[in-house]
Amino acid sequence: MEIIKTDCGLCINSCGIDAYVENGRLVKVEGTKENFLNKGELCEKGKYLVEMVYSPARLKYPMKKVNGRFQRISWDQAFDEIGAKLLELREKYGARTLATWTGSVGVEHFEMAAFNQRFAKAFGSQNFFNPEGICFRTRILARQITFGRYPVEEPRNADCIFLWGHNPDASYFPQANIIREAVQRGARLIVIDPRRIPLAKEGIYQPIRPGTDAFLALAMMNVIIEEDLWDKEFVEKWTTGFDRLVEHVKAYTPEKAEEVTGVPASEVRRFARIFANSERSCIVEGVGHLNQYANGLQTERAFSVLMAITGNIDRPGGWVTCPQPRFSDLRVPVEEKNLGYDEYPIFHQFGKRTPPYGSASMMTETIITGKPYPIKALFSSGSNPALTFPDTNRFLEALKHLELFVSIDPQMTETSQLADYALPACTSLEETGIGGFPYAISYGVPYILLRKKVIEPLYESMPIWKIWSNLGHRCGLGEYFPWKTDEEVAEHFFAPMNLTLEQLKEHPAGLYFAEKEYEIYEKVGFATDSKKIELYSARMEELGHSGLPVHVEPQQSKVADPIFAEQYPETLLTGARRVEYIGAQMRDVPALRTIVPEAEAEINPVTAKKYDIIDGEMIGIQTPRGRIKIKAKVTEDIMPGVVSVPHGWATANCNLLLDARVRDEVSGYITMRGNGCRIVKLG
Ligand SMILES: Nc1nc2c(c(=O)[nH]1)N[C@H]1C(S)=C(S)[C@@H](COP(=O)(O)OP(=O)(O)OC[C@H]3O[C@@H](n4cnc5c(=O)[nH]c(N)nc54)[C@H](O)[C@@H]3O)O[C@H]1N2
Ligand SMILES: Nc1nc2c(c(=O)[nH]1)N[C@H]1C(S)=C(S)[C@@H](COP(=O)(O)OP(=O)(O)OC[C@H]3O[C@@H](n4cnc5c(=O)[nH]c(N)nc54)[C@H](O)[C@@H]3O)O[C@H]1N2
Ligand code: SF4
Ligand SMILES: [Mo]
Repeated sequence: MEIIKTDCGLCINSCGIDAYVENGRLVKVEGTKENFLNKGELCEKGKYLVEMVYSPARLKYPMKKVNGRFQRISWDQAFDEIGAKLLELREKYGARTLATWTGSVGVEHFEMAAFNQRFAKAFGSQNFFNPEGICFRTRILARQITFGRYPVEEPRNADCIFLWGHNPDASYFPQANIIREAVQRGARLIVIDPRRIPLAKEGIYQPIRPGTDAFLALAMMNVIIEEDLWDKEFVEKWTTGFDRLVEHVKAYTPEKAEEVTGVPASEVRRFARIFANSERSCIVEGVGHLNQYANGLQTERAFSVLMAITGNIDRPGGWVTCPQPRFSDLRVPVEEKNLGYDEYPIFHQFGKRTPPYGSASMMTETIITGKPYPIKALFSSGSNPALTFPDTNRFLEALKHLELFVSIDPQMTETSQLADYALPACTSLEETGIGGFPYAISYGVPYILLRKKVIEPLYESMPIWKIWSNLGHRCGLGEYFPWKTDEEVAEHFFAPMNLTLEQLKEHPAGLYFAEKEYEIYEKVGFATDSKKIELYSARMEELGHSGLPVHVEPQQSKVADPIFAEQYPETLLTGARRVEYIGAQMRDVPALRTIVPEAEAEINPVTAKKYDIIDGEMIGIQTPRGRIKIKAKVTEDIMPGVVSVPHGWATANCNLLLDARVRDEVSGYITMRGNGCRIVKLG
């Protein structure tokens, strides 16, 4: 039996795994004990990688839809036909007619995102879309606006942790371990969440009205300034805009905060004092969760400013700067504006360089309207947008306008079923590549490893880079795709880090590639225009939005739209994670299905009583966009008036309820939470 150390590519945590291989077959997976992050542990779904790899739902061969039914074809036929179709479409509509989309696996899987972009851009199209346009880029951007770089939370060294809109027991278990260890050391923990999550037991739990977190943060700043608790030396030396902030937060009183957020004024004061008086305070927030609200970007700005005025930047236990891995950039420059450039200037124009991805909300919109130009070819890889893209109806409508839709995935997903061609990608255990690159960005630890091929690609599945390379050769773009093997590709990516594959192989469980330093501003300042932390951002104001963080109501709340809220009085949250599943994946693993057999909508007993509903009953959830049928889970662990529905279930697809036109006006993100809904008693 051979044991190969690599990483679990199922989610962004990239936990180290020991893969046991016998006669070319993966037989068992354990957590790598020496990996700094998971230390031998795996989450519930990571334990079932063998089942994932050998799932009966694997797509074995390239498939083509003929008269509504899939037929097996050869790879050669697939590449020839898709290549020819792309050239025909480019001739007819121009290069911009091509768009590529990668999902969350394109975040975990560096090569996937890189090759999707390389192909699109070599073809002449700027149109690359990924979860940066719906998920986590806002939190990074808001910190870049404030600090000129992206400092990462470091709860392992904190003595006060505000766990704010994040349930790491479900989504990031290594972070949950770090927080529990900090609490055991004596750190204070405050959990702010409309749902009473498991970590709420370990500290003070404070429910909050969904989408009002920026207000709470601003009211805490009000108290901190009023009571003179801010870090004077740090603020004076390293920030700009404090005077404006002082004036600005006067309106955000604890009493007003109580009205808006539901957090009692006395608690707002207490939280402000705890936060400011602790030596090392750290906001640990969700990855994307609070960004997917009407006020996503400004909420992030409020957190950044709160961390800054209390001097918790670049100091141990606060938000700290970590060296990031540097990989070869495969992008080919295209002189073209991103879709969303004019509509969401902060998202696209703030930085010195235009980001390489467009606004995801504009992708479906452009396909449907044909404006500003027709997009007729769409490739989806490492994603299942038919279930996961917010506003399924709009996504399905977009598909009708395409002349070519290709899905690249190891499985025959709900999305692949809708494609003209479904192409079998191999899983991350079947190819060599970059492993653990999100460690630095998610955990602030400069650690990396080589992802190793554990078994040969199953059936006719192929690594994603090879699929794009083959298509590139068919489209006359061969010069952009010179690589012949996984290892050549990996070597190319690692080159700027001066790491060879041999060196990486000598450290199979991973290695530290740099050293983290604190207080680096003492050496290099901050990378903003003013070289200081921008509490007030003049550039944001120039680009049309408030330069100081503000509160914006969710568009469909009782406050923002009382008429709408009369018909849809409950607040809908979608996509709270469960550890057993990731996105729409792993529903085909029987052991996990035994633990969580179906989707459940969490509602409080008060809400249940209002609609005469009992625990376990099937209910309808209705919005103007659609209705789903789902089992009710009546629980005290959620606020009254809030309905929480998971995402990724074909049987109860919450994205049928969302409206892609309801967005954060600053970032362009489609709102996935804080929308209005009503419960329907069935039968
Ligand atoms: N097991 C598993 N892990 C995953 C994923 C998965 O699908 N499954 N998905 C991955 C992906 S793509 C992402 S982006 C991340 C997401 O990770 P996160 O964004 O951190 O999501 P959660 O861990 O579900 O925690 C979000 C918490 O925010 C709370 N919340 C909702 N609305 C509000 C609000 O208005 N205010 C406050 N204060 N809290 C609120 C929810 O109740 C929930 O408990 O997880 C990644 N990890
Ligand atoms: N309503 C609502 N909708 C949401 C969310 C929400 O909270 N609420 N969350 C949103 C967020 S934050 C995100 S990031 C998205 C995630 O949305 P998706 O990325 O679409 O989520 P998954 O269902 O995990 O899809 C990943 C796909 O990649 C495939 N895959 C796995 N490994 C590989 C590989 O090695 N190669 C290739 N080519 N494919 C592979 C899997 O089979 C799976 O089909 O969902 C978004 N949708
Ligand atoms: S948290 Fe679970 S799914 Fe994610 S990398 Fe770790 S073991 Fe894999
Ligand atoms: Mo995400």
